[in-house]
Amino acid sequence: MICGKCDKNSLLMEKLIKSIQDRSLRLAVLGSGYVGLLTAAIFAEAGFNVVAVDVKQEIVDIINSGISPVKEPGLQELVERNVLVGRLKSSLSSRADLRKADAVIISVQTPIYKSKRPNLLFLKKALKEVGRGCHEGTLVVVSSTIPPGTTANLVKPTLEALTGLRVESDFYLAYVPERIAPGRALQEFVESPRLVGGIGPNSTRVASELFKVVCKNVIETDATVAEVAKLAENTFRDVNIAFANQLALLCEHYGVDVKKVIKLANTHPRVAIHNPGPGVGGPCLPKDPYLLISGVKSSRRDLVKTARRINDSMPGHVVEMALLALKDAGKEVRNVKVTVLGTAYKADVADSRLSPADPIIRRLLRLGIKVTAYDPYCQESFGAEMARDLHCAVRDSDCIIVVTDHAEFKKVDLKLLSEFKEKPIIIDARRVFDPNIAKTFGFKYYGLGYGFTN
Ligand code: SAJ
Repeated sequence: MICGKCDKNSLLMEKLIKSIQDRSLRLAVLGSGYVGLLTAAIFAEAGFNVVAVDVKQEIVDIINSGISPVKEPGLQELVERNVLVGRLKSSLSSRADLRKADAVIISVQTPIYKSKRPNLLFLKKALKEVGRGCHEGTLVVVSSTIPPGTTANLVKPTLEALTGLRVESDFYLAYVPERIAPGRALQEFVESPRLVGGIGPNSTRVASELFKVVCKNVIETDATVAEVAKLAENTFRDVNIAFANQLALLCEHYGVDVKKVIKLANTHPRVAIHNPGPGVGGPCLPKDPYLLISGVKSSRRDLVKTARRINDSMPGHVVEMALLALKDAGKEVRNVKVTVLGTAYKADVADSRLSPADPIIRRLLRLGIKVTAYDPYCQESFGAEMARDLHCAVRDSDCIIVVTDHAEFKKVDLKLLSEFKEKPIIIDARRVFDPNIAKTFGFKYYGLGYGFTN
């Protein structure tokens, strides 16, 4: 016999699923940052009415005028089109908007404190808002990157206490991490397999129905597995890069080229070593490993912490390379001009969050060195003087440090640079130049992992 309550619960679920299928579901996305706005715009494009909620009035105003405050290829067009037809609007965190929503996606920042412990204050604030608007049949999805167990042990009890409702029977709760990389985010949002981890089977089912509308491949799991998997992905990448960086230092010692070594090692079908570099930046990799280890005792976190330490030490190593090279050339640091090519955290993006250029430039400035920076995408200078083009940046420079592997830098014609009265030293921390060509044109070339003895 089916009880009245079960009957009511399955009706609630069917109603929600039907509203997803016929696009009548009203969606609120909390947090209109990089991931939140992209999520809101993509769901609006799929035919849903979406409200992108943010606490900053200026962000709300700019979105409502059809402009994307976030720079990402293709996003401006999506925002403009959907605001124009009225499917996308932005609003200051307001209870009314959340009460009207049938589904809420939480996409607020989850930074770490200086102590490297997770800072969940933004998430907690968002939960208070959602808890006040949440009603029977609402689907709540957390998409922010969070420490393992947060959906089950923080989000669920908080929402249940605020609403007096029960997850799985009265409303639904799932963790659905994002997997997009700046620069190709729209494509990756749709094409990367999407993990959907519900608190229970009902939550997984409805969240899965919703994300199937915009993602080609949805993989169902539970909330905590999805949380750990998300953190494992970025931690794996961080550890792999740390290995590549360690290898680069070893190669410098042995006088062999790390690029050749990695290329050869990666011909083994089960080896895929990443690229060494001047450090690991961006909003995710420097932080997510700390979220992964935040709940465990020290003996279980050694590898992750060591990898972080290695990657954090790379900007210092690059500065040391430059100082040694300048000394070898008989230059006095107080009289030199150093040019930093690239302030973005990675190639071909306009994003400088936690870029290795920051510690490199600041350390050079502290040493009393005149620093000029140039980046074709990014205006951030980290205290250096910003040059308007590559030519101005490099003119009269004693030393160039390549910090970001932008396509523009890979195309630099070293022959043209060699025509300057005095050729600058090249510190190639991204290995964008061919060392042999650089030497042919008479440059003193020092590559990361290339070795001073080469
Ligand atoms: N880096 C290296 N060597 C490499 C690769 C990267 O030094 O071989 C550096 C980059 O220059 C950059 C940093 O690492 O400074 C991070 O770059 P990234 O390419 O790993 O990309 P993110 O932080 O933009 O995006 C990552 C991605 N995660 C994975 O590839 C596992 C993305 O898919 C996630 O969605 C994103 O984190 C996130 O939001 O979590």
